[in-house]
Amino acid sequence: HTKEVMPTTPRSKILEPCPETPPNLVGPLHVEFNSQRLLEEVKEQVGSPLLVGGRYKPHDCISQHKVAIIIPFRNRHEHLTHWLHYMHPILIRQQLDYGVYVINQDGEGVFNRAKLMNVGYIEAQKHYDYDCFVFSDVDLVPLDDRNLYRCFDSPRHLAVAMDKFNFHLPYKTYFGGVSSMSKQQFLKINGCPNTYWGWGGEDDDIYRRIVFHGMSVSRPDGVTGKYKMVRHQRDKHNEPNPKNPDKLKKTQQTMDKDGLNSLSYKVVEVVKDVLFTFITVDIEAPA
Ligand code: UDH
Ligand code: NGS
Repeated sequence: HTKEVMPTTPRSKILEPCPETPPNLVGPLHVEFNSQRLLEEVKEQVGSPLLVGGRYKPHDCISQHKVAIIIPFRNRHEHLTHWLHYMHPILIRQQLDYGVYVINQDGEGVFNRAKLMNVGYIEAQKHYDYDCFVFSDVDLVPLDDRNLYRCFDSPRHLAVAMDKFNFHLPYKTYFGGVSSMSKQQFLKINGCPNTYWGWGGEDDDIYRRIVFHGMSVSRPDGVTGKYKMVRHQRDKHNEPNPKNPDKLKKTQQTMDKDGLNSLSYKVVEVVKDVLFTFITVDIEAPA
């Protein structure tokens, strides 16, 4: 009688969840910002695994982490190119299901980092069902890929050992640079404050919101949490605001009315590049 031939390679394999610890991490990384990098070159070098908008998901397992990376931004294109050059390969090795959202403040008004973070949280969710949000300054690159850009049981501070602080925390409650929060954690604190215009204090306010809502902050160890910052001068329209430190005394009274529930802005433009989604927003900044 005739013998049936079974296909040996199934057409579609059922994917398993990715392992808790990504298997291809390399540990310490060499990072330098002296090389001139062009966006077009970075696109060619690291862009091929990506879907338009700076999106990626692993092909061989189901990622357990749907992460939106939110970058508050204005006029730092050179830093962004360095960031993309280093970060995409790291995020891919971390087996994240992720997207990169650059939230570009429109106009020349006073900068507002925390309000841009709120905008990023809202806007990213219009693109995908993210459950985790990593907020990163554009000028910070980790020196170890075991520093995972995902969410944890508590809000997480990732940039614990920056070169500019001699690879230490500047103070115990520092929450600046790079942090992550799950959707649930971010909603619990009503997001970030919208009212910290100019430089200083907004990261401390976020820290206080976390603590006042009964949560604590998790961190990687000081070796895994090393970072290199692109050196730069103070930006225009982001001077230290002397009103900001005083506002911190009132965080507990203001946090549940200043945040996601009072956020107002207008999207000016959304551009999907290979390496990122660039969202220009009018955040009603004072002159
Ligand atoms: N940012 C911009 N554009 C701006 C201002 C801020 O993109 O005009 C974003 C960017 O992601 C940056 C982050 O906001 O990484 C934090 O702002 P910052 O870099 O100004 O804050 P930092 O504390 O520097 O790093 C303050 C000025 C230090 C001057 C040191 C002079 N030697
Ligand atoms: C604190 C600021 C933080 C800032 C930190 C590090 O004083 O926003 O310094 O600044 N808090 C206030 O101003 C209330 S740095 O050394 O990076 O310039 O992140």
